[in-house]
Amino acid sequence: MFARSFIRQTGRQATRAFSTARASNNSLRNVAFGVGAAAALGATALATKPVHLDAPQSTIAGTEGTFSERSFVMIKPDGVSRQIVGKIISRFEERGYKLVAVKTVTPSKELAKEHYIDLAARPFYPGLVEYITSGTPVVALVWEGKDVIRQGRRMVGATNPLQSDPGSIRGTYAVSVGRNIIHASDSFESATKEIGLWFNEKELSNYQPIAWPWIFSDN
Ligand code: IDP
Ligand code: MG
Repeated sequence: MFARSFIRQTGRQATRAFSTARASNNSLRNVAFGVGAAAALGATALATKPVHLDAPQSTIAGTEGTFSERSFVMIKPDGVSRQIVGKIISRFEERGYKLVAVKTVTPSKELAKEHYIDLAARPFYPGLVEYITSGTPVVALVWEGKDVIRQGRRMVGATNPLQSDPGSIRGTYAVSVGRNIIHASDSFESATKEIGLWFNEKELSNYQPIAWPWIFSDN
């Protein structure tokens, strides 16, 4: 029974639009405020479509707060060089998250700078860009599943390994804040930006892991 209701939900999710749906949310907002209502939806749609001002966001990072939510995770050059890629991937797989995309990338300066642009004013920014563009590749990953952004951050652990829980990835494998082996999106907005920066939509796969009805069902 739970499997059926889960599959019904995933069916709905599979039809979601991948390009940022903020535009459609905005058009719903316009409808709510009577701005171009008829033009935006048409009379029939207006009569049948409920308007949710706080509707969850849907972007290339899936739908926030649902099992279609996606996070961008990157194993940094030190993680690759230390040959712990498999161990890190296993943690996400074992937790139940779905691997949507994976590739090695040797990032350009431009890509690394853009990825960390919010930190451009910080004193460690030039060193951070050097580290990410050292010539050793990174492994770029997209994971999908319920609360994967928040859970991914918990699994990765605090930025400074001194504060990372010992069971977290950084708490297990890292000791230096400047070589903390892994990145994970810190919000739905970041995931949207980062997935779009590192991948194009054709690289993101759409399938259902066989165990998902068990992993994500509830009572
Ligand atoms: P996060 O990776 O946990 O999201 P951010 O504050 O976004 O942490 O910083 C991005 C990355 O910049 C960190 O993962 C780390 O590699 C590097 N970094 C952050 N703070 C420092 C620092 O104080 N010294 C050196 N590198 C740092
Ligand atoms: Mg960050």
